Amino acid sequence: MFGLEELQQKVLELKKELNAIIVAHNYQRPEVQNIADLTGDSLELARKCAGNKAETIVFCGVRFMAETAAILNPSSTVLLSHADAGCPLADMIDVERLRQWKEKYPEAAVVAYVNTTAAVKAESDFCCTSANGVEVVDAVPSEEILFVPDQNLGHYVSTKTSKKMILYPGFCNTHAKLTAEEVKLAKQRYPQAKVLVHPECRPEVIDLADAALSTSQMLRYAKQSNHKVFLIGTEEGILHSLREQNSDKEFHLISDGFICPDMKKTTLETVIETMQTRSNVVTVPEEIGIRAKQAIDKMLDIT
Ligand code: CIZ
Repeated sequence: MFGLEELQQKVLELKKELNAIIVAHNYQRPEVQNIADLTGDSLELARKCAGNKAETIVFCGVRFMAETAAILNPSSTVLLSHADAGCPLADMIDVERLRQWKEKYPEAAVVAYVNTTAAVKAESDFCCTSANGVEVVDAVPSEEILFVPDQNLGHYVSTKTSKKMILYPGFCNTHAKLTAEEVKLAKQRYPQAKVLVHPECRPEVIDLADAALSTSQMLRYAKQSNHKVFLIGTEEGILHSLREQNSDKEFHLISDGFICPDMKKTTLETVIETMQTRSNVVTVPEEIGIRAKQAIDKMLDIT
């Protein structure tokens, strides 16, 4: 058994050895975020890697995020911090199911949330994130949108656009658990708090919030706000950066169980093992990568 300092030291040594950059999603454990060169949301991380000369990107997050990093950084080797860190939401749709839906709605443009496999992105017209869903849908040159796979994010976008939205019935197990009752109870406890929830939450939860924001937007909102107390409706990992960047403010999770089991599979030990064995290499077949990148690039052009 090694202590925290020894584990951190080992990560630093391996980073040098591999000429690696370590990036960690906002939902990662605090000690993993602390050893990362960059923290952020999945797209932010994948894009920031692009300016870096690192031979290896160690992606502390879940598989679809590492795939996006591999697509945007084809000259780097991307290692995922835990072999089994997946995303049940991304797994709710595959290419076959998407093709069936496309046949049902031939006039619709497909907008795929970033929480999808590279193969599903490759079958889609546009990609979007929770930060830019409304902007992307409004800019798509089609009045009918097939939005996959998160129905809650899709519903939230549908309340902000005049486009006709067809929602695929996927959802995030972690965010969909949060109930309106829990939000009401938390608001009674902290009546002065601003309520920030993720757009993957259910519509009735979003209705009770002051804002529905992606993790990167929550960080910006909290920093710029004059408010001192916040209730947070997203995965608990975000509290680490919120508290670090705003030592004069209070942040409370709306519900204690707000934990994504896949994000929590990564530990300092799994990061070290991944780097030592150069394992969990994430690759995207070239033909899929090219088409998935087109959907990502179209989003980037809009935003
Ligand atoms: O794009 C991401 O990183 C996700 C899935 C959520 C967020 O809001 O950061």
